[in-house]
Amino acid sequence: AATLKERLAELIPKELENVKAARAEHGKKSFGPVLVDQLYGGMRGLPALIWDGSVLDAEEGIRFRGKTIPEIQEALPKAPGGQEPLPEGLFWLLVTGEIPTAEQVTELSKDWAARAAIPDFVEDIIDRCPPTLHPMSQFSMAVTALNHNSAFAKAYQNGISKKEYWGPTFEDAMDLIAKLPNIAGRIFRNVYGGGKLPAIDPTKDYSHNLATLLGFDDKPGFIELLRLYITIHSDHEGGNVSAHTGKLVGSALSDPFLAFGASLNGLAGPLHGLANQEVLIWLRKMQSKIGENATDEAVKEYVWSTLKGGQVVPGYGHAVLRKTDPRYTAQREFALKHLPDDPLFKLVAQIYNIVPGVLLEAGKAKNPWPNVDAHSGVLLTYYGMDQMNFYTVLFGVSRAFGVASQLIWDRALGAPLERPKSYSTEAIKKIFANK
Ligand code: AMX
Repeated sequence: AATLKERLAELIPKELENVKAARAEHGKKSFGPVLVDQLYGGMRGLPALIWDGSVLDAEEGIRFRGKTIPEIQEALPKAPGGQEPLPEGLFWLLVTGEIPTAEQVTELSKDWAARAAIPDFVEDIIDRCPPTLHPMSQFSMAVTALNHNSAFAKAYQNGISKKEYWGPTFEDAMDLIAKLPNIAGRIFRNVYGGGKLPAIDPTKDYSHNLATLLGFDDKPGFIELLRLYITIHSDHEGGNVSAHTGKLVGSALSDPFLAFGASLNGLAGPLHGLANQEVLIWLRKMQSKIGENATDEAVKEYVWSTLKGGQVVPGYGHAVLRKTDPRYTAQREFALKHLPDDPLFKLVAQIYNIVPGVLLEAGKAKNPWPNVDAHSGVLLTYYGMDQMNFYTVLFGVSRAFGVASQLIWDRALGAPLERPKSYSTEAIKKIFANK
């Protein structure tokens, strides 16, 4: 069977033709008007990017290469005895658009284990960070520093032809993903204790190894959770902050480590990936204020007090989605299967019945429904990972899968430097003065 790189080499010429044909047929067609409000409004809804790994529908949620979350849960290979998809398979799907065989997935697990070691100086950088530095800052620094050994940066210095860019980009993308468990595990143990980092086991899958490095591999449920977690957090089309940042920085031919380091800094914001940490903090505050097993009325009042305090309800709302996030639903189903009686899960389920009504009544949020971050922290807490400010690191490990696969294709298809046009308010006033 072909390796991922061999399969890519076969697919690239076909995709170049496909893009050429699409541009020849549709290249001069208009996507409709651009409103001045969209320039001021965070470019919401503006068609602006090509992103092949996944497309987000406002009502239905995400599809990875055309497949919904339940469909990939069904179709992708599982670990022996496991029920959740292996993220290795999701990566293969994101890169090729094809469902891999079990054997191809095993080969990817082995390949990533073989690439997992990080340079000594990167270990030193992490070890020198004060434990008070947010894990996401440590994560981003370590990923950025991996640029030291970038195959793409080296090839570029040596004058590689543009047609060959994708090869070293692929190697960097694979190295990036492979090295994240060692980085995440090291940060976790430095910040929260837990002793010396164990070695990667080349016979185990990626999620199993990540669980081992974090010190949670004695819990089979946690390993399964990581497989699901990494799969569903990997990609959410191209316009979200982390994905778009990676693509933007990559368009300057910054290598995948520099590009993904930038993605992580965006993911670390509270309106984006940090929301999963914020949800848990918010839930804990609620519990300390109104107690456990609070009535619906008391919860409702607490939600209102958050809004009246000028804060957002973390884990709810979305820039694109207008229904419950299927990533939320997948995690809820995992909880119903593995921890139906967990008190914190019950609170999350109770909130699910209350917050949308309050947000609708408040009348501002365009989407009152929960997003991915409303649920993940509860599942991690159940298995003993209650270190909330580490949660976004796990989101980051997963998001590398989506960004890395798009970076490979951007270089394969010769994606240009991104450079949209900006205007000053003065310029806008002048341009539209008499229109
Ligand atoms: N709680 C309170 N108010 C909210 C809200 C929420 N959960 N979601 C949206 N609103 C408010 C906005 O703050 C905005 O208020 P403003 O007019 O005073 O500025 C108004 O409703 C309109 O916003 P919108 O068009 O519905 O949302 P958006 O596209 O501007 O922002 C998002 C989307 C996710 C940032 C927003 O819903 C939010 O802040 N949610 C809470 C944080 C969160 O869960 N983020 C994680 C998102 C998923 C992810 O990226 N991981």
